[in-house]
Order: sequence, then C-alpha cells, then structure tokens
Amino acid sequence: MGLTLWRNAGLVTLDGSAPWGLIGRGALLVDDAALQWVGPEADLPRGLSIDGEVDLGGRLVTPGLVDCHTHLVYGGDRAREFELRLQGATYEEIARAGGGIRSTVASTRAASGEELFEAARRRALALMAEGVTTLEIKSGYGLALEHEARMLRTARRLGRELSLTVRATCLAAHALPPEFDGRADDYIDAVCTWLPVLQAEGLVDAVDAFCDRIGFTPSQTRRVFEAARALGLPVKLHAEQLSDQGGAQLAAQYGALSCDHLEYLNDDGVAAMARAGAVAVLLPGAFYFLRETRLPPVERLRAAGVPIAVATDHNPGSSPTLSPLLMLNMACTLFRLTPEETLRGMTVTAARALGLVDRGRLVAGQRADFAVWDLEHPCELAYRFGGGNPCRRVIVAGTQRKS
Ligand code: DI6
Ligand code: FE
Repeated sequence: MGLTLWRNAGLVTLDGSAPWGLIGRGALLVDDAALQWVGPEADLPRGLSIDGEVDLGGRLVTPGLVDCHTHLVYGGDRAREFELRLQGATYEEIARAGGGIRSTVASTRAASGEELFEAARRRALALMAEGVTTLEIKSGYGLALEHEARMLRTARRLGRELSLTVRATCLAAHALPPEFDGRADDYIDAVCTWLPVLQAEGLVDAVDAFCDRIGFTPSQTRRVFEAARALGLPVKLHAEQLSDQGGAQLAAQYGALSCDHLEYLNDDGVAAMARAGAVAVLLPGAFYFLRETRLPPVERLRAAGVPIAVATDHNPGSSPTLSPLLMLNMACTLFRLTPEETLRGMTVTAARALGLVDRGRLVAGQRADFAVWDLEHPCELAYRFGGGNPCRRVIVAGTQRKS
C-alpha cells in the first residue's frame, strides 16, 4: 500500500491543548495501517515519496468512533415490551415476570447461527455507517455455555468479515436462565467453569456482569471477577444502573477497565473509580428509553478526574438505537456533557474502556482509523440528531471501507 497522503482536511485530532485538537488545513500521512505524520499541510515534511494522494475538499476528519458497550448479537426484538412499559409496567417488573432479558434469551437460543450472524451484521453495518471503526460486543443472551459460545463466535466472525475491530466481552452473568431458577449461586459456579473454556477458544477479551437487584449480588459478581482474574482477563461492570449496589467499588478493586451506566453511583464509588483509573461509560440511550430520571453524577465524575466515555448500549430491551451520533447528542442534552467531551468519550476514552491505547486520536503512531464528515465544525456531530448521516468516508487501518 505504501505511503498515502490525505490532505485538505479539518483535523479533529483530540490531541494537544487547542479545543478539539483542531488543525485547520491539515494533512495525514498514512503508512499502511498507521498514521505516520499528522499536522498542518504547510508543515508537511519535504522530499517524501508518496504513493497516493486524496484531497478531502476541506471536510472534517475525526478518529474513527469506538462504540465500547453493545449487546449487538441477539434474536428477536422487544417492541411488545416497550408497549407494556408505556402502559405502566416497569423494566424491573417485566424482568421479574420472566420477560425482559429472559425473553431475548429464548429468541437467541432459538435462532440459527446464520440468523444470529445476519441480524448482527446488519446492525453492525448501521453503526459503521456513522463512523464506528471499533465495536465491543457482549454475550449474555445465551446463558448456557453452548449459547454464550455461539454469541461470542458470532462477534468474532463479525470482526473477521467486516471492516472494523470487534472486542468480545463475556457477560454470562447478565441474568439468571430459567433452568437455574432459585439457584443463582449455582449458576455463578457454572459461569466460573465456562470462562476458561471460552477463553481457551479465544473468544473473550474481557468479562462483564450485571450487578443489580434483577442481576447478581456483589458477592456473586466478586466470584465472577475472581475467575476472570485467575485467567488474566480484564473486567468491567454494569454498575449502579437501577440501584446502588456498591458495584463500582467492587469493580475498582479488580482494576476494572470501566463501570457502565452509573445513574445510582455514590461518592465512594466515584472515588474508587478515580483511584483505579476506571472509565465511566455513560449510556444515554438506556437512560432515555427506560425513562430514567436519576442522572449519573457527571459533575462529581469530572471533579474526581474519572474519564467519561459514551456508548450506544445497543440492545433490544433498554437501548434499541443504532445511532452513535444520536448518543453524542443525548449525552449533551440529557447528561450535560460538552460536545467535545462526548466525542472524546466515543473515541479515545472509549478505546481506553476497552484497554486499547493504539486508537482514538489522530496522532502519529496511532492506527489509521478515521472518519470523514461533511461538516464545518466538530460541534455539529453532537448538535444534529435523527437522520441525515454526515459521514462520507471511513478509513480502517489505512484502507477506505467500501460503502
Ligand atoms: N442493562 C441494560 O441496560 C442491558 N443489560 C443490562 O444489564 C439491557 C439488556 C436487556 O434488557 O435486554
Ligand atoms: Fe449494557
């Protein structure tokens, strides 16, 4: 491939001290899969032998978006449950009555491998169309070794067949499957025996759990984390989404990459996350769709220096969105993040929530993952909502994705 020059672009580098790390008339030199040089076009090193040149016509370039929290692989949908919630049933009541996550477990188990893959592929393509180049996908709708493995294999296959990076997270501790009714501790024992099997097949990049009243207790979550630690796998947690369980403190003790949701996070949780360097992944889609009113403690997270990421949480029950840009907007309108915080939150900080340091900024040495937008100023990424996708090209590891 050699050396390619991408020139005449507004570069949103997210590096340095200028707002957005903006470089007015910038250029990127890409050597195969990596950024070799980034800066104002006027400062381009002389005497380069360039193999290809692309004039971006003054368009904006940002790092490729990183969606660091999704449940993209599943069968069926939950539109009927949405109707029930509008008639007054709560998310928790539906879950306790055997609906909710369990109903998606039933449709996921019933789907063929090809059906699961095809549905997930279509969803991934929608996210990718808005600039996503790295995507995390959780299991957690299989809840049996065979079915969790199938979900994670589907995630791996998406990573092989599509032009993006996929990180696979095992969320077997998402809900209690019907065959373990009344035996949550036995289920956790089983999950702990599955982890080494899934890891041996190369299916797991991180381990997650749902620590809440309708999920698992802190002591059950701790056992999952112990099993992950024994395998050298990093952990993350669905923490403090519906109630304060002290999950963030627990996750911090295990050096969690991230704690996600966090509407009910308390001050000790904030402090523990700050000490552990855990990323706070905020999920405005779930907040909105569940009509939650309790806000995550954004001010306190900021004050404590906890890095904040934003993700879609795409899933059929609490966040059936496929628009990362809408999440940037909602993170501003609902959570009062600044537009720049939201973009950092869906690039460099989201990458960190996945343990990835090689992407998320336009800086020499980083992967050449970037998106080209038909916009004048990066504020517009969070300003617009609902339709009119301004993403014009996506480059993954130096190669332009075919649309
Ligand atoms: N919290 C969520 O918002 C998703 N999982 C979780 O633990 C929702 C999963 C679902 O409702 O299907
Ligand atoms: Fe989630």
